[in-house]
Amino acid sequence: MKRIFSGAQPTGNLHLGNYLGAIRNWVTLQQDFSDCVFCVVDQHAITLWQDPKELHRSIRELAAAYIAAGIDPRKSILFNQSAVPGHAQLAWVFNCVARIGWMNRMTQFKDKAGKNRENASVGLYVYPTLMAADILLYKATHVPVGEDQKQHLELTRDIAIKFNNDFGVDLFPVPEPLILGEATRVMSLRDGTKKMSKSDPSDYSRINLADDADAIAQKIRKARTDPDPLPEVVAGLANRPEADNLVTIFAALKGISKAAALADVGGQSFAVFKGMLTDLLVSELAPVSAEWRRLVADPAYIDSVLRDGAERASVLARPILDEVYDTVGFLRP
Ligand code: AQP
Repeated sequence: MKRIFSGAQPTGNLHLGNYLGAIRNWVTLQQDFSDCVFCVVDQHAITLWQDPKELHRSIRELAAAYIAAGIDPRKSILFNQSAVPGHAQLAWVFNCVARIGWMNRMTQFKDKAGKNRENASVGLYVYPTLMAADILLYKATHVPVGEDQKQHLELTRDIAIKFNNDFGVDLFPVPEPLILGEATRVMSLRDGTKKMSKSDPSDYSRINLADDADAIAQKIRKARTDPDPLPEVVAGLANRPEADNLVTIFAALKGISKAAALADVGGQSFAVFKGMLTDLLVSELAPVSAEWRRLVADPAYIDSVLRDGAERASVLARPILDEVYDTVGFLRP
């Protein structure tokens, strides 16, 4: 049986990278996989400080963004992580399966903890075991993510294999990453060597899903570029990270390869190309952001979706967690 699991953190500023690298792919996969579980990973969010009021709002806003982008909550399961206790319960078991050496290799911890590592939360350090629990609590077989999550997914696979070996069982599948499309790593509009990210202090570094047409046009106009026209072939993008990023976004929006995009726009100046890119972005994102605004104004509906999703997720999770507890030797009186 095939099952998809994926999630995003309700940490505000959902951006074009999250959309092209993850959520838009989920919507496509929803057509091919009958069994999809999409989660608002609020427990991951608090590995870094979150203002409680903002977190509360962001959980609903992210759920609304999933639906606005095309996730159908009647077909797929959509819920927030903290509403299903099995995530934290399985994560504890995995904390005892994963090795400290494995965690020490995680580059996201090093990036997010920065220089002041001693002061980072323990939660940030064990983030990958919670992510493994998110996926394996549902015995998910396929996990669509952006490039940045590849290492965490490899760790999930290691945990599944080690658990099965340690206990001599075949309980967990070894999940496959699905890193799809051209935009697996969308970069900052201000610096083509840095990932587009929610936490970048500059709002001009990213296109937010909530941006209107004027904001999109202004951000693309101000996006950093170089003085040369666009190359005719992909090799010409080498050492031109900003040009590469804008062509990648253009190709992803059109659903074509970078080579095909350059066959179309190669030789153009950035002034012309940026106009074409803005039009594409606005036509793709305007309906999503209009629907998102409508849904955000209806918190009762969002809460009903999340409640229903949490119930359906719990029905899937409970027997799997029981199986894990029995395998480990816990008494379930
Ligand atoms: N720049 C990106 N390009 C492509 N995919 C991306 N993803 C994130 N950034 C990019 C993918 O989006 C999904 C959800 O990500 P997340 O919410 O779990 O958090 P993140 O990866 O930590 O996102 P940010 O924006 O980078 O947040 P901060 O600034 O807090 O670190 C994942 O599938 C991810 O791969």
